[in-house]
Amino acid sequence: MKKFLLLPLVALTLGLLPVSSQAQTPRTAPSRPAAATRPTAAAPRPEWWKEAIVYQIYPRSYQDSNGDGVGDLRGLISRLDYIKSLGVNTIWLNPIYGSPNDDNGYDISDYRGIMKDFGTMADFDELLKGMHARGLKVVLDLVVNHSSDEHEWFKQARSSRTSPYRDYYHWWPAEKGTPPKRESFFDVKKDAWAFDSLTKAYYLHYFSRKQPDLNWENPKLRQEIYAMMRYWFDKGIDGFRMDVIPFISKDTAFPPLPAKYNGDWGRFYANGPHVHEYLREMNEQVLSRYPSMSVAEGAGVTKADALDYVDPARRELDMLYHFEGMDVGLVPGNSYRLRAPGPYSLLEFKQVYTKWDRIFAQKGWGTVYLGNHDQPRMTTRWGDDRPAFRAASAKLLSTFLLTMRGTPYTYGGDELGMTNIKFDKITDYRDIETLNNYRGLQASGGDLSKFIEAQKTTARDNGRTPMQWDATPNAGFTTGQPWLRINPNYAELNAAAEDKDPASVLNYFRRATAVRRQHKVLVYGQYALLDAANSHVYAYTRTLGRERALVVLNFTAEARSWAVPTGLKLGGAPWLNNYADFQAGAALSLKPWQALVLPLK
Ligand code: TEU
Repeated sequence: MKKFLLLPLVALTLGLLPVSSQAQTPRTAPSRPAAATRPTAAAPRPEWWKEAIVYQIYPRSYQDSNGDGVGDLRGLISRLDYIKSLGVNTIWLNPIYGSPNDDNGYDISDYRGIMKDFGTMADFDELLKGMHARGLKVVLDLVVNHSSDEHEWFKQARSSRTSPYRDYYHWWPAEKGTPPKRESFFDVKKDAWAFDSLTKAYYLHYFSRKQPDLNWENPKLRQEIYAMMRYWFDKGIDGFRMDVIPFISKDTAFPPLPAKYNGDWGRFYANGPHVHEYLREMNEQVLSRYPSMSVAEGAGVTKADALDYVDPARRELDMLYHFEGMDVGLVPGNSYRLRAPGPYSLLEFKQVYTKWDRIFAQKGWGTVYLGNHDQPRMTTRWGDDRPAFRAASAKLLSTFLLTMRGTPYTYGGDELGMTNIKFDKITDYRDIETLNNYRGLQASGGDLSKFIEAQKTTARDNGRTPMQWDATPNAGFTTGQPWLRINPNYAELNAAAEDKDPASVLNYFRRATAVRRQHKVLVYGQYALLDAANSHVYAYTRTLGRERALVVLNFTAEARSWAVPTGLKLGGAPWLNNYADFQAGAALSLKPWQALVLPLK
């Protein structure tokens, strides 16, 4: 049972109580932020995917059903009621298609088949039926910037220069000399051209050598992709998350990389000459013919070009997620994900999310996420995973995700407050990005211990450790040898324990999704940042017609006082509070990592 001190609230609302009625004296006299203004703007057009709460599942790490140590679709089926209990309504599944798993499924060898590790198409059909029966929409991952080198198309293409599939990929014949430099995210030498001796030509691969880039300039290839998309839509899926879709169009003359992109070649790869023509064609020929949603993984997309992808008038895609938030606190321009020393700047964090909200304030639609399969665990990266603060900070981060405008993307395991496993040895890693970066550094005599130290905070495998279901061996994830080590904190950090604890991160997450579903102001309401210069507290309002809410997030491990701006009148009990009580007076007394969502008069 929540308890909070109504008296000061009532008094405050009436403007009777000049100071906190609590014994607590604020640590630092709160600077009175400028009076809040009431933003006005028309509400965006309602759409199911704008009201979605997306829960991303990395199937490989979710639930194993046959003891081979790898998550699978039947395991997922056994967890449908748990997923439903979260109060989410849309599920994004990372790739489940045929793949040799060079990049854990992002190297597809069979776009219309199910990966053997994950089960069969009958399993998928049963999973889809089970999701829909529970009112859960299903979004698959569309990985069409590249295929696997084990896809039949590439096998044919590399067999002969005259193969009808040759132009499904990008080739540079050796007689033209060395191709112009292109960097690869995952190649040990960062070289995005691989020499194929049989036809004496190089092929392009922005990612690993086993992920040759598809040639979207070839209309036949595009029609193959659209047919494949229709195949999945006709099976009844509800949308696609589109992997590095901004990269699909290339200038096939392959001009030298302009110097301004050195170090930031991901931005050069995005927004190629025909990308919008192809996305309009995809929308016209496929997306617009189904009640679907589409979300671009906005690699390389900046605020300046985001609306080119999601302005509804352009009839391309519905929404986009950016990477600027993920780069806060990283050493710029490095692909080793090195963290700058010390804590990240909350001021920078607030600026990034405020600026991106403004991009979609009038048209288009954004997303908000703090973690996914390419990122470390949000509680470690953005919260505080020390035992004293882990739960409070995990709840605060979920509060941020579920009270910002834009579709929230929550990541499987973050509803528990799972944390980074922080491997000490390179032999514990499985991710091609980490392994090949390590190999590259080793070959060039780089600082491997500094690299391993950095990976403890930022490596992708931190977000891929198996789901922690209970305290039984292997966290209930598998009866076999898990494909990736499980975080040993599963003994106390697991879904079973949290399900029984009303104050757990899990049950807070459930309350937070319910609050978002209940209050459309948290979906469509105008966002207005308060107290922008405060480097400890992130506060903002949401306004939709007469309904207003105040969100106050103490992003620090210290108690803080925060003055409610003049003009804002608290209007009753908190909709959300990650502590048992709540103290208000002339200022709010915030506990470490306290999150409050308060209705306003
Ligand atoms: O990610 C593309 C991407 O931009 C990130 O991989 C990022 O560049 C990378 O983590 C380097 O920091 C998508 C998928 O989400 C990712 O899992 C795949 O590995 C990648 O594309 C290739 O398909």
